[in-house]
Amino acid sequence: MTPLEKARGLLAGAERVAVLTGAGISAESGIPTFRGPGGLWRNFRPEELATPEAFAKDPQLVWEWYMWRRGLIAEAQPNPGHRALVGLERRTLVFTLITQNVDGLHDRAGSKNIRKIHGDIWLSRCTRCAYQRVDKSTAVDGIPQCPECRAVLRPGVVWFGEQLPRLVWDDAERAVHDSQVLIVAGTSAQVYPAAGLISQARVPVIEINIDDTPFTSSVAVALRGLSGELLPKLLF
Ligand code: BJW
Ligand code: ZN
Repeated sequence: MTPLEKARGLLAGAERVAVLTGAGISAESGIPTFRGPGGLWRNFRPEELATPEAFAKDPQLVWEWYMWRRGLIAEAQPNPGHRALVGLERRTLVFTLITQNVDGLHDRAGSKNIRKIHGDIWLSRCTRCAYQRVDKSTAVDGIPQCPECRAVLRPGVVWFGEQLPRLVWDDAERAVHDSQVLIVAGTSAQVYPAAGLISQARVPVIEINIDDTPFTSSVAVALRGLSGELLPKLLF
């Protein structure tokens, strides 16, 4: 049996499926991943920009990075990997798509039951009060200000050292716990607590990645290749 056949067998008849995705699933749409080639912007590593400390020190610089990324995402289209997961959701009784991605490409592909555990790049929220808005701007025109309290607005994402949104995270854990199979696609599985969902799974895990991850040796099936090619092969 090939790994692909084994993975198909694990999914056959599964009524409750959870999926965890990372930046790799959007790579074929032209969105740079965080780690590895193409992750750099003006010589900064993402780890140097995606922190509350970086924002406190230079909010303009951090906003410029997010606006650059918004521009790339606005130009990008969902790829066959995103679309294959839409098909899986349609035929699965209980389906949860847990994504670390902030790009919104799963929504644009047509996925419905999405839990964005690292937030959403299209939200801007206040650093002081509860104000937030959908914000489609892709260029920095000074540091945006809260219309309610005049404090600085920030991107609606989760940075290193910050808590994940409580209810979204609880749902993600519950979905993994209640699933019969977990598919993990396009994540380096190095960032916690997201990667901890893989070790929490008491069910077979199907990993899809171009490279090995820290979990490769412990998953039920590891499929090596592009998620935009493997997910359609696995799911159609
Ligand atoms: C392809 C492909 C193709 C490419 N097809 N595959 C426990 C242990 C150790 C550390 C910690 C721990 N608990 C908490 C921490 C600290 C920290 C952490 O995890 N650090 C590690 C780096 C060591 N975690 C946190 O701070 C988290 N908060 C937290 O835990 O709060 C509680 C707490 C607070 C204070 C102290 C202690 C605890 C928050 C983490 C937030 C992460 N935020 C970011 C930025 C989001 C906003 C933005 O987008 O700007 O999230 S960082 C970045 O990494 C982003 C991603 O969602 C995340 C994961 O990256 P991902 O998606 O895996 O991408 P890559 O680039 O790493 O990998 C791409 C993969 O795709 C690769 O494997 C490729 O091979 C593959 N690939 N093309 C298939 N076509
Ligand atoms: Zn405010």
